[in-house]
Amino acid sequence: MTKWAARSGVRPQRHPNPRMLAEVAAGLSAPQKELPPKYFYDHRGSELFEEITRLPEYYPTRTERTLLLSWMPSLIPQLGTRTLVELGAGSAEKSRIILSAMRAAGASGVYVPIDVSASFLNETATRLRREYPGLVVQPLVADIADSFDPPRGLPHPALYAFLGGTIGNFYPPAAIRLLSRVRAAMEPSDRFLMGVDLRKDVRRVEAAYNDSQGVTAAFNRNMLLVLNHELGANFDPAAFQHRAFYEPVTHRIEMHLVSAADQEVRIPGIGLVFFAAGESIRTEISCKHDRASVAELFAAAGLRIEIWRPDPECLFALVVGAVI
Ligand code: AVJ
Repeated sequence: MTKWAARSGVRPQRHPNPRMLAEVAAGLSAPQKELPPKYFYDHRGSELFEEITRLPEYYPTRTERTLLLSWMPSLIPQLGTRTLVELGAGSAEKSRIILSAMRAAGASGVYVPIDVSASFLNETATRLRREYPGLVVQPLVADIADSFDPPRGLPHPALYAFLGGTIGNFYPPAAIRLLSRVRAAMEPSDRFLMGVDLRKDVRRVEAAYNDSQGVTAAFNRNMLLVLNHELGANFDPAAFQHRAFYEPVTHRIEMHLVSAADQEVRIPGIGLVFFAAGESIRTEISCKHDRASVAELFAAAGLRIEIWRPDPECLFALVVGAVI
């Protein structure tokens, strides 16, 4: 076994995903090294994220959940929603709040969960079919960051949902491209429901990404294990430190992995990548918004804000968008 395979404990993948290889090669050759946050979410990463959502410092998930619980029972009948199309469905925990409101409103609806992970998606679909007899579940495997074609002939009005504040992971041009694709799929009676994390006291935001139990640090480092496993790289996660800070000019949290020393990492198909001590890889941005910044993204995508609903503390907001 070669030195790097011995260190990572796994054999290199014979067939690394060419797209992943290209994205990693491009990201690690930029002056500010960068990796796409979607590579956090292997099985372990998804577990760590679930753990993050239960941390006392991490307010977004529970705040959004409270908003959904109090609002969906009235919003869904008001919109007359017959189809729920969910972008990045994940474990569909939040979707249940909307699906239950659809069921209570008497519509035998359609649910189209969209996610990159086929196995996760099919598991979720099977469970939901059992929990909601009469609901038609049509899962769609797609990376929402590049394209998605919702199935034709869905009953309208449809509600396109993009929850969790995940829009914050996209640089504004990419966010606008994503919203434009949603807009292109929408009919005039359809609506878009999005969760956004709001601008607030810097200490509060920074604490959410620097939890005292170190779960976010483990989540951040997990991306290196994903690269080891998927690409046969030989990252030593212990040689990188978690760093998360608020960037006030761009209104975003940035998460980085900071190299603790000069080091070289081998990635088959890419070669040796050098890290100077103190040099970092940016692994995620999480943009924070206010009503004006959301209105701006929406307008650029051909959408308008119809309803803006923050929680009483103004930590997080749900927004309903309609086509212009
Ligand atoms: C799932 C993208 C909304 O940006 O807050 C949590 C991911 N990163 N802690 C976020 C995350 C670090 C999360 N999103």
